[in-house]
Parts: sequence; structure tokens; C-alpha cells
Amino acid sequence: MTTVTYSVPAMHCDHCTHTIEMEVGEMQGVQAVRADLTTKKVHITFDVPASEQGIKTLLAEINYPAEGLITL
Ligand SMILES: [Cu+2]
Repeated sequence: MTTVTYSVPAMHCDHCTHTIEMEVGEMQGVQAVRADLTTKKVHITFDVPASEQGIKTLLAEINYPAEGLITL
């Protein structure tokens, strides 16, 4: 299991966080998604078949591109 945190500057309201949590949460292999509006960061815990690349591609597709990976 892997947890990543992405910076997503395009998120600006509760609707954005809801969309991100729903869309990413529907990906196969994604265990948990939390979008934090205050910090504009998204925390994602996943396992195969989900991948970092797949998650970034999805975020770009729904117009919330990940600007950076923050490793903890
Ligand atoms: Cu919004």
C-alpha cells in the first residue's frame, strides 16, 4: 500500500474536493482519498492496479492537475 500527497492548486471549493474524492475514489485499487481545501492537497492511499501515473492522468482529465508530489 502506498500513500501519496499531491498539490492540486485548481481546487477552490467544496465541490472541487467532492469531485476529486469521488472520481479518484472510484479507481480500482484506491483505498482512501482525502482532498484538503485549506492546503489544496490531496492525500491518496492506493494499491495495485492503481498507480501514481494513473492517478495523475485521471486528475488531469477531470481538470484538477497534480502540480507536485509531496513525499512524507
Ligand atoms: Cu470548486
